[in-house]
Amino acid sequence: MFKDNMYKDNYINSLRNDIIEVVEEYLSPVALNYGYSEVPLESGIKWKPIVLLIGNYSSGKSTLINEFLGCEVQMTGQAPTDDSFTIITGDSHTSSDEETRVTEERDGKVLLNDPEYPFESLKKHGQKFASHFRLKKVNSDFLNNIAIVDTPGMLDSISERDRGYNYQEVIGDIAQLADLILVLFDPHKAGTVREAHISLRETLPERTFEERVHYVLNRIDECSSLTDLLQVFGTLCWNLSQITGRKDIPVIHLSYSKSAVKNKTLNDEGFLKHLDNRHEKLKETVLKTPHSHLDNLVSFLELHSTRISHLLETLINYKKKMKRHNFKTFIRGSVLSLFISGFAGCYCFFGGYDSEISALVAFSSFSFLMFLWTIVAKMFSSKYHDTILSELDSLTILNNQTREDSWNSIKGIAETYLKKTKGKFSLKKVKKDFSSIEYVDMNETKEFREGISEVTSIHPDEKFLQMK
Ligand SMILES: Nc1nc2c(ncn2[C@@H]2O[C@H](COP(=O)(O)OP(=O)(O)OP(=O)(O)O)[C@@H](O)[C@H]2O)c(=O)[nH]1
Ligand SMILES: [Mg+2]
Repeated sequence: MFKDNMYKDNYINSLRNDIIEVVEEYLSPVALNYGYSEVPLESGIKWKPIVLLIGNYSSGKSTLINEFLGCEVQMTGQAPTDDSFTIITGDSHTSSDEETRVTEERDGKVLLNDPEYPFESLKKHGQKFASHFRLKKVNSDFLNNIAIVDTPGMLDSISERDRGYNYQEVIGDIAQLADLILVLFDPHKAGTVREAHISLRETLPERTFEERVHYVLNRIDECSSLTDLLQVFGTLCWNLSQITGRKDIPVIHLSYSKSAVKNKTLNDEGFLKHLDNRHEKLKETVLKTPHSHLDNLVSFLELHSTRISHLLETLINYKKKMKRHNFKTFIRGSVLSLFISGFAGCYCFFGGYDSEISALVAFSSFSFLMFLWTIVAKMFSSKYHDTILSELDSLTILNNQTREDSWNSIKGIAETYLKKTKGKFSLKKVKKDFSSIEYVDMNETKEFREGISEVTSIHPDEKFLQMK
């Protein structure tokens, strides 16, 4: 059995390393070259699975984390308490037999520059963000295979300028790295907070997958009765359907933190007794994150290879359009020059000059006109380049929602690349890159998916899925 688990462990790890290797070898160089990403893509997936907690201020994010860990790692309080992004991870050097505590802290500047961590891409958010970013190591078994990110509570009254960095962008960047996202609400502000609206309507749909986002209505012990809770729940559902535009309501876990209410008398113990507190379920979900991590890695590979091929396809279409346009301009110029120089030659010939001189006049006027035409053609070409930039949608086919989503995420990148290069790049190279990325998209991802299903179907043993 032990041998079996060893084998399975190795298999999982080698599959994981293979995926990272493909990203490193095929995707990253292309992504960096065309401005698809500013940092190597694999830097975001090399680390352990990440669980992101977001939600209204005082919805109980930090309390929930403390409860998971059985230790006061994060500060809690009724007012907006914590305006930092805190990565909380395990400490392999300190025994979990000792009392659970924070064993090491690192500040943002160190964290953002340490290649051991996947946060290099967050450097662009500036100094102010760096001072609101930190890491805590805790000697807890709970954190052996995962890291949890606690975030500043979402507010109504604050603007990006007040925060000093782009809050939604930071949430989006971390969401992109996360394997699980818990969105917490509380009965006092059930889906009504402005920043939460923006995150759920714009940030998360662009940066993560629907199935990774889990909704939690926390602090339900504060509802005065079951009727009160039903009203709060109804309000939250209505708000969520307005925000997400979905007709089906996602699963909303009802929960409350026993440690937070233990010193207070519950308003109506009766109604809580009939409800299943989902704290334990949430804990299980968080602990199972490494299980979905491999799947998420393949989704990462699929998503980025599809989007990068879409980007390259757009650049190829640009080149083709430009080529067609330049060819037409050349033909027009040649015909016109031929006509004028022919006319000039004939004029000379019938005007009494001998045939040699007339031919020379025709030839030199043709050459001169063609020379003039190349200058005019350059102007036409740069005008056409601007026209294409103003109608970028004409470079792609958007026949389904996936293509539209992909286009929305790469349109800006295509525009920047075309502006930067002024359209002067090698079509041959783009085609070569396109075929190698398409190969990953068509073949490698399929093989990895098969590899994962093989592992899970043959050995449905939980232990082996744990990441090293
Ligand atoms: N009654 C009750 N109080 C809770 C519960 N969870 C948290 N609290 C209390 O609510 C307050 C806010 O909790 P925090 O954990 O600080 O909330 P937070 O979401 O981290 O808040 P910010 O960091 O400010 O965004 C604290 O006083 C907690 O004791 C709960 O389930 N029930
Ligand atoms: Mg907090």
